[in-house]
Amino acid sequence: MNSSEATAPPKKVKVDAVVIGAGFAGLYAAYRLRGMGLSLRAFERGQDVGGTWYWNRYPGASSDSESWVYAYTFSPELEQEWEWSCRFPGQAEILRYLQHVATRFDLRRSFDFGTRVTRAIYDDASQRWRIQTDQGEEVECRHLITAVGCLSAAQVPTLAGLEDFNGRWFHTGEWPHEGVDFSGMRVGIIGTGSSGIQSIPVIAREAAHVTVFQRTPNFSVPARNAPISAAHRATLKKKIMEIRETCRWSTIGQPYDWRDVDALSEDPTALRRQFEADWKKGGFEWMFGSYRDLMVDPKANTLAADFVREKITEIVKDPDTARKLTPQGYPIGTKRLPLDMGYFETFNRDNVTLVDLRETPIDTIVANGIRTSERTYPLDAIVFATGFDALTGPLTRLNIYGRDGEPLAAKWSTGPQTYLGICTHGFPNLFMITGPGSPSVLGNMPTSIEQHVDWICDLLGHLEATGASLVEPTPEAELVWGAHVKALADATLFPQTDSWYMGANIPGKPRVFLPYIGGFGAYRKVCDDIAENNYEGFRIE
Ligand code: N01
Repeated sequence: MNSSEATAPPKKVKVDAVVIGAGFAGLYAAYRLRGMGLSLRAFERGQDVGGTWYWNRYPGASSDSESWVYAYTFSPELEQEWEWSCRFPGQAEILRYLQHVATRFDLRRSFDFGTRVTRAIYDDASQRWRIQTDQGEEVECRHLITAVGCLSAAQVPTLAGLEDFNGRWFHTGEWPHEGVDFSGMRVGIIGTGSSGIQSIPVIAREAAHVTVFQRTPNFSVPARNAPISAAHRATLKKKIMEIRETCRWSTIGQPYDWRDVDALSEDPTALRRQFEADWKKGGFEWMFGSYRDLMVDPKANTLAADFVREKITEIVKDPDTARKLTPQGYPIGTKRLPLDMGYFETFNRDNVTLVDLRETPIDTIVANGIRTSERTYPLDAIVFATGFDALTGPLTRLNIYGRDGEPLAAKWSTGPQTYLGICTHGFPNLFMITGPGSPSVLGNMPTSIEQHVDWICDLLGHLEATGASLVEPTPEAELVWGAHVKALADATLFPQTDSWYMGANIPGKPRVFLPYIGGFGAYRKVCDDIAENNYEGFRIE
């Protein structure tokens, strides 16, 4: 706290709604809430719009959903006028898109940028939220809408000696805006999730030497990015409504779905042909537009995993490096499957070394590099591609206090409890866009976000129309939802693996499968039915 914050009394403002975050979710929430005629204040810790795409500026950062679905659908004009350059656009292009949306719909005027919400306290007597910011302001509102993203709380592991390192270090999710020039440098990269797998090939092309510190080998499938041809663009523009409608009802919010056939009942030659064809096509479809038993039957999953293992052996020339890179012991897809642009090929370069931390763990960071149990690797820079405190982290770090001063972090100490992943009992009129217990990260994020914002706005419209002021899930509805989310996950292979979906990447985090895995379309139907059934499971008064 600086001295002016300590002395000046907070400015007090009253509005209908407060939105936190100016990424895909916050921008659309602001657009819709303003459209409903509600007064609004919105806060964003970054200096401009963009959210994920504002912070994740690491080399190679790009979307893993096809550009034509990784976009808003609320404005047909916007859809027709915006032109994506390629299949999987990079961070800079997506950020430009969000900046364009903010300008086109004049959304920036609702936001205070460079402003962090430090606390949100519910006052039962007035039925209002009091929001405090690091700029010394206090805002009272009826509705608090969090649009803080699922993967925005960066996680740097606690490693002895980091403070003694003489070089520079970075986390992929908090990348310097001016960029980093790695030319001539010896760079160590810790982590081989999506961020590592996207950045390693790009940094390897620039740096003098890259040492990859891998704890768990990861599966990855090729993205096969390419420019969008004029003919393809014309088809997309014509068919965009159809494509979007398929996304809205599909399992992962994409314009494809599981095939109506099991891998285990497929003829082996046909299966191989199909895997090869999808591998050539690239993208998530390889897994999530494939055989419907892949994520529920271990034997079926092994067929897919073995196919990728073979590819790694084919691509990586040095047999020992290939062995180290080959994932074993967990089902493919149960850690979020990365898409890559030449990841495995990168290990054929002379300037790339792989260190298997299972064989030689990190001992300490030293002034000139990283020391493992075997030797010291001299480094000029370290990149932490070590992930995030996913889904719950961005919310519990907000310091939200519900009825009777209960901290959200305390309520969720054994795992998140929500109804639909949108609301939580004891925190009236708090709405979480893509919160835990909703499909969120298991779907195409813009599709998930638009569904949540639209559903929440419909609920707020219902409150206005009926003269109600308070909405809160019942404890019973929340319990039933939590059990449903767990039962769905338990019927899959996901809980078997240590992943951020399970909270396993954060020391001490409860082991709970965080998103809803029943499918995006099915989830949408549940939400619609609940709304139609007079918001069943909610107390509204
Ligand atoms: O993070 P991760 P991410 N010592 O948690 C390792 C989304 N995303 O930033 O597997 C050594 O997946 C850890 O090892 P292990 C996407 O949803 C999207 O890469 O825990 N290593 C793992 O290898 C993604 O899934 C896009 O054993 C340590 C890595 O760090 C999610 O964000 C692009 C360690 C972390 O992988 C997160 O991806 C990028 C330690 N102490 C990200 N701690 C697009 O859509 C962790 N690791 C394009």
